[in-house]
Amino acid sequence: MSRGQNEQRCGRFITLEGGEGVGKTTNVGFVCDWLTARGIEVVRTREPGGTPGAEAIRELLLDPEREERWSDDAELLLVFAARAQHLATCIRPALARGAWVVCDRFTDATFAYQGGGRGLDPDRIETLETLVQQGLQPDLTLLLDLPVGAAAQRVDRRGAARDRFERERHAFFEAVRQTYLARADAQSRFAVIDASPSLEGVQQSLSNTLAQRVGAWL
Ligand code: T5A
Repeated sequence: MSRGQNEQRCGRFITLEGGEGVGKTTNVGFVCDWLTARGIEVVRTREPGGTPGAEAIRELLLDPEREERWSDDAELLLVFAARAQHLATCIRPALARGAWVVCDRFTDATFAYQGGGRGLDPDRIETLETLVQQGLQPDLTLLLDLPVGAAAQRVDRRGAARDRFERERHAFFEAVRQTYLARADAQSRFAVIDASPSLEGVQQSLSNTLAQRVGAWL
């Protein structure tokens, strides 16, 4: 398990990751229900966001109508400012009292979007990760993987207005996907879930993975 230095916690930290439209938001509830059915207290949250202050930063980050474009460094710092607040007032207190936290995106998204997508040096992202997380890492990261074209079709079919990131180009999302896959290859906390089947099929895979990975902790 990945605990921060001197960290007192007994809850587990599970994150869902993947590109736009792969089904994270749809499936985060499924994961929470799976855990709740086993008697676990679950806190469902998301990034950027999860607290009033961090949600305000989310608005700043995602608003497609902003006239002033964020510089890549400003975007990176906003993401970590939101994360610092989220960790301090939501995630760490929940884990400390023994609740499990299920989070729709976390720092892997920063490596994928600001690192892979925007091209920022991953060493700089790691510096902020160390500063803000002080060693805290998810225990399990469920990476929903779907080819970029198929994910874009799902976003189009959903029909909602596109946010600032969703307006990026194919090459950006391809870099995001490849960065996620490379991280999953390198770190055992990841489980890669093929997100291309029907929702029922994806949830069957999630269920199998949870039984295997979480079952070992219960
Ligand atoms: N960001 C975030 C950064 O740049 N850096 C960071 O550090 C962090 C934390 C957040 C944005 O911020 C960026 C990344 C993001 O661009 P978001 O809203 O949290 O934005 O993330 P999005 O990926 O934009 O969320 P989406 O809602 O677009 O995608 P989801 O959650 O992956 O997909 P979901 O569940 O909404 O599903 C999309 C559609 O597909 C259908 C659903 O019903 C829905 O209509 N669907 C399926 N259809 C067929 N078969 C299946 N198996 C399906 N599963 C879902």
